[in-house]
Amino acid sequence: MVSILVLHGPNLNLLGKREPGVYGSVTLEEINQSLYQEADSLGFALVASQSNHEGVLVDLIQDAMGKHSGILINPGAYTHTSVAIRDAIAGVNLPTVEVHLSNIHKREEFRHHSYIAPVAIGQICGFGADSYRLGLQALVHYLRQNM
Ligand code: CA2
Repeated sequence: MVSILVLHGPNLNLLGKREPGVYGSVTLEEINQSLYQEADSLGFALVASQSNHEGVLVDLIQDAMGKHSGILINPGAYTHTSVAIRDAIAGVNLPTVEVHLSNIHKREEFRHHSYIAPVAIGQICGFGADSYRLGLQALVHYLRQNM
């Protein structure tokens, strides 16, 4: 079965547990559950991981080669800082969709720039937990047309 890797970056393990005003009350476990269900109904396998560490995320992206056909990633704050994660995505050459819970473009200036966007097939942001589901659907649609 075709498999998709879902990666959550730093602090997203706190979702639903801290600052519900900014990022909502849904937990990361609940987001993953709904992604597993959605992937299953679309006929795709899915593996989800979260890390607070840039190098671990780089390792997970490199390890995706030969195991997964696409990546759905919320790089968290590394979106705005990480050339290493961008280079890893470019290096593995797997179709990648960038997602964010919040609309990063209407927040602080420093969140407007993404190092990841130029190496992603697209970006979905601003729809809360739904950004992930929409991102997964977009990635599946892309894979069906391009595999
Ligand atoms: O909107 C998003 O999904 C972000 O990737 C979230 C990141 C932020 O740095 C990006 O600019 C946009 C932050 C995730 C922090 O998540 C927390 C959740 C609960 C409590 C504290 C942080």
